[in-house]
Amino acid sequence: MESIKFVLDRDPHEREFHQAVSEVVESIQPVLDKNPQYRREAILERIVEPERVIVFRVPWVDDQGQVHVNRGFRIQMNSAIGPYKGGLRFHPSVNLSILKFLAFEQVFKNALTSLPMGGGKGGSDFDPKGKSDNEVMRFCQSFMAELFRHIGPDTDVPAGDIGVGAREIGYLFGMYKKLAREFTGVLTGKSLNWGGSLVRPEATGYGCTYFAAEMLATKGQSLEGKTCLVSGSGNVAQYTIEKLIELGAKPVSCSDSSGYVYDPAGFTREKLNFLMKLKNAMRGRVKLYVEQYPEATFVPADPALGYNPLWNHKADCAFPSATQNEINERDAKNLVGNGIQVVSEGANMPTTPDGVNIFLEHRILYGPGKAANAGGVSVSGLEMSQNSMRLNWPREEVDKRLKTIMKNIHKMCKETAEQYGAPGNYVTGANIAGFVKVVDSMIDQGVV
Ligand code: NDP
Ligand code: 2IT
Repeated sequence: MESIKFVLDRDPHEREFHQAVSEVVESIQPVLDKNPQYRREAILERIVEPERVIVFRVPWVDDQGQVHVNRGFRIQMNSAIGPYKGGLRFHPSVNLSILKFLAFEQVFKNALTSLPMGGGKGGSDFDPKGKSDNEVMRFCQSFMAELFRHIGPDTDVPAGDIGVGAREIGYLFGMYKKLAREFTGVLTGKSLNWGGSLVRPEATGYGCTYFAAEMLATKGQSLEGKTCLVSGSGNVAQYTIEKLIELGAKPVSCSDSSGYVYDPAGFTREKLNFLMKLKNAMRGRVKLYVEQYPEATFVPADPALGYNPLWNHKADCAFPSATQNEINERDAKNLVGNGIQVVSEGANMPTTPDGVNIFLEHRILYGPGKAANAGGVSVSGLEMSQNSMRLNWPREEVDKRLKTIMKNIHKMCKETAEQYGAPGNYVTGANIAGFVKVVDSMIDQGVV
């Protein structure tokens, strides 16, 4: 196999970045062997090196007058097929390795969407939890005071990710507009009144559910009646649960970093409304769900266990929608042991490499994040189109386009996997299809 030693040597501490790179490099061996030009062009060496990394100080003042300093980042990874595009993550765990892995994944994901978007990612180690709206506003303003000079509607278009939702996008946009003296589509995930797209909030969760439905359809099955495990309780998890209910499936769990809720009767529309209010308006913890619905149980998170009991319930489908590496080898074995048929990844890289191998060995329908969760950035791309045209498409139009995009991504991954002798392996399919499109575009544009 192609060595990634040069990546390890150059940035020895970037564990998550190495993980993401290794997976792609493993998949694309047959492509490199077939195309000697790629090695001559040092395509691998070029694609793992971000075009630009911006790191900056973000000072802000809390409600008591105390000054704090966070670190801000933007990784402009690859612009071969369009302006850099990808979310911003605000979470205390954020560091260069995590953002480089996310930016790297984003490059291939965006290529799969068929829309003209390059890849980027950014964020900060700022923790929005427990902060007042005013503190979050001051932080966002300070963050944008530096970021604004590096982005633009044809340069780099950030959006949300963990810890960045409609509130943060609003504050960031306000500051960008003030500094740039321009009202443009420089961010996606905007509110509807000022340039947002219908279905953008729902897009990642809906898209991930559509992708699962496409995978099941290859076996003549549907989501109807399927018991589904969902992790997370943020944007992606909420709209995954919503679409699952709509399609007649039975979502039975959700989680946050404090633990998980298991509701064997399944979430209903009413229960989901409560969860949305709890997480979005009250910014509370999932634990409170069981006070409202005592038939459900709450299991506190216990990292010392070495596995997550959420993944040890009997279910047909799993939708990991919280964060990276939330399913390890043992969790994957538990899922398989309990008869899982489908894993559709709402989160980015939620399964460790050993976990992925378990899914592939058991030939379950496994949709990797860069394919399954591409619905979010796809509707971001549609938001950019609508902004450029200065008009808004109706809900049905956007949802129809999202469905078509997810269907096409599924088809492309499936056919590419077959073409390279790995039928049913969506990891191979997604990595190769995304890679070829990006590197051929890079070669067309010369050594830059
Ligand atoms: P949100 O901030 O809305 O929700 C994140 C959820 O995941 C929360 O329930 C949070 O719990 C939980 N979580 C976050 N970090 C951890 C952690 N270290 N351990 C345990 N739980 C954690 O984010 P999103 O729903 O937008 O994002 C979820 C995942 O989906 C991420 O991997 C993101 O990269 C991916 N994604 C998001 C897209 C989007 O459009 N938003 C598009 C494609 C992928 P808590 O509140 O306790 O932190
Ligand atoms: O990981 C992702 O694809 C996102 N967080 C969404 C990115 C975007 O630009 O909408």
